[in-house]
Amino acid sequence: MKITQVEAIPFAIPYRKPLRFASGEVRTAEHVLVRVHTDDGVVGVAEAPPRPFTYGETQAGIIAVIRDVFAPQVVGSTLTQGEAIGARIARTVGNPAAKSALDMAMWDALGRTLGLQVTELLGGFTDRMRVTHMLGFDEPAAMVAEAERMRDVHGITAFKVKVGRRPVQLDTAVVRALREALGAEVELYVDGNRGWSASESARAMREMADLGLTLAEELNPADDVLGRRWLVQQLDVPFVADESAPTPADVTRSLLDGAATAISIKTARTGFTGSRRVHHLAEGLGAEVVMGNQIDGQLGSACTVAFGSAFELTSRRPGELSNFLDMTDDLLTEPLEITGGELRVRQGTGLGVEIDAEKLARYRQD
Ligand code: MUC
Ligand code: MG
Repeated sequence: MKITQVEAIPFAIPYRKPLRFASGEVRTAEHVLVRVHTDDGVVGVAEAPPRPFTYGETQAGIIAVIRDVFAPQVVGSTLTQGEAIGARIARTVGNPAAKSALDMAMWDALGRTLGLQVTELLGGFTDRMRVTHMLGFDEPAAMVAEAERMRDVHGITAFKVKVGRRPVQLDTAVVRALREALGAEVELYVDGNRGWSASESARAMREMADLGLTLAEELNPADDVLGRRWLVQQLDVPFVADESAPTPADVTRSLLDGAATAISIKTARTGFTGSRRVHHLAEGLGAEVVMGNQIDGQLGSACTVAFGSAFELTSRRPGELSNFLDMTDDLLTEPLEITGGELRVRQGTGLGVEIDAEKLARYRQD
């Protein structure tokens, strides 16, 4: 179980069409594949999606910090020393995607070594999650058509709609068109990626008051401290902290300060070890959670469903697990499949997925 090598491999896979939202856009999945090798010949894998517009990390930066800073702090330790390794790595501030991919690759290696699924090791509550699809900015008709395709092909009946454009009617018109086309039984919620002010957010939510939204996420910046608290207090749906609460301490502050009433857990940002801490905090404080999507590929989505299925609280709501469908290809030997609106945890040890060597050779950039 001794770690002998850590690899950080850049790869790039184009999207079918850009995914656009208030804080940025993604045209190509320029991610980093992390592989942790042990002296038993086991290899654990995970992927890091750089999100410069959210956390400041870049693909080159993730590779450099893993190769030059984290790998030397990890090699020589065993897979069961996660807390000791985590404490060493935590001395470097930031770098959430790099730290998380390393953490999850170690969990994958541990599961493979022990002959158990990661989801079993974490909690083993269930073996699947219902799926929410995230809809990026477009014209109302195009967003309706994408939602209908996701419903008809994959059985998905929950949608997170990106909002935060000006004027707010650009987005409220989309949400109204989705509700009219999809009917009352479909779940709809909105994510502003900090695009609106507090008053714009309040006005938009009033305009959508009859549309049965279930959540509102990061409509305005959490740094607008009083405006955010004013907004959260007047809404009658949970307000989700996502990019404003990337650490357990931020989660605690957000909930206690009234900056949010629910939490997005993203394994791409807090790995399995940190996500477990966030889960326990949310459970202890009585906050709802949603399993979020950092625009993950299939490997990242396999991590999200493994974690989300491990606990009752995280599997209660549908998880944001489907945006790998927007990519032209991926790295796994057997693609993930969403059927009947559900994604199942892969059978097999660790994460239960394998990297296709030919595909990696085609898409790797080093
Ligand atoms: C989301 O929930 O905000 C967009 C930016 C990011 O970091 O994650 C995505 C989705
Ligand atoms: Mg979000």
